[in-house]
Amino acid sequence: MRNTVKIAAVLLIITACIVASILFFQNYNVAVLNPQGEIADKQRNLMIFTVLLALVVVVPVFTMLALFSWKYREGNKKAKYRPDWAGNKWLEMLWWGIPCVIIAVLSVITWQTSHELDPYKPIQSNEKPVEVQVVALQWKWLFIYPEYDVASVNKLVFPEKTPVNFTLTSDAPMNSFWIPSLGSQVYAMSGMSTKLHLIANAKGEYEGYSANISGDGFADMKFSAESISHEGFDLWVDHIKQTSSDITYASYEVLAKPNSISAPLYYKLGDSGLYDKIVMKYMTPGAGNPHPTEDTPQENQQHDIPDNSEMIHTNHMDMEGM
Ligand SMILES: [Cu+2]
Repeated sequence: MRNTVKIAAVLLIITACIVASILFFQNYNVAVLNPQGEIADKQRNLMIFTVLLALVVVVPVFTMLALFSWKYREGNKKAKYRPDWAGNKWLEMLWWGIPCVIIAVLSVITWQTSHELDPYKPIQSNEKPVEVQVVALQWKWLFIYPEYDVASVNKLVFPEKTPVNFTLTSDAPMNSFWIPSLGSQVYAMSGMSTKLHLIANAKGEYEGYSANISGDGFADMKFSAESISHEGFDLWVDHIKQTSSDITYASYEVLAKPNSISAPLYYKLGDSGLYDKIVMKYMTPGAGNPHPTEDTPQENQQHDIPDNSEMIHTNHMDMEGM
């Protein structure tokens, strides 16, 4: 009778833990579990699938751990003591077979999703994508809209249900650009361009972060990413054009000085080559390449920025852990 009470207590505690975690995830918006875009959706499903697959092993192992410790405890005189028991063909096949099947399934899934969710892969859509050039600064994010001739700091606005093609660089220590609600994070590094393709399925405002520690102001290096209607986006662009001052390379250099800002800033783009200049700043002849590679020293001298910086980037793929 006393044992029944003990077992009931253990089951009660386990149930309470499960209920508590369900309540936690319901009440607190964990952005990666509450995706707002096609990419984030697929990544959430992938995460849940791999966790469930791992549970196929984890649940039986920990259940057996508890059961065996209970059954073969010192006080249980009914359990058989079998010191000569060495193996069982069927059991061996079972506990080697299942992990093999799991690894096989995981490798197929990994191959497929690595290609399907490649941040460099453009998103299929009938809508024309919006191009955004992202510059990570100390400690703020500059967003340049080359097609619309506007720029903003710490505020990213784009139309809903429309692919957003990001090209990213940094004029600061390495940063990582991340909007958890929309998926994939990608590194921003000085002297090179990386790429990311995201889409929001509906209107909404999402938090964006730097996911890579980059110094004093890192904690405040957040931005707001907002997907709005197409009409709203056009109005937003017009409003900036009518009310903001130009950003040129000279005013950019003032903006780029290390500090944190409390409210977003908006600019008219006064220099259509601003992004390229920021990338090239680290590649001027004689200044040296911050990311030296074996086969690029000559190309660094040329002004063929997009192709060149992408090629340099490919050589860093392993390092960046993408
Ligand atoms: Cu790099």
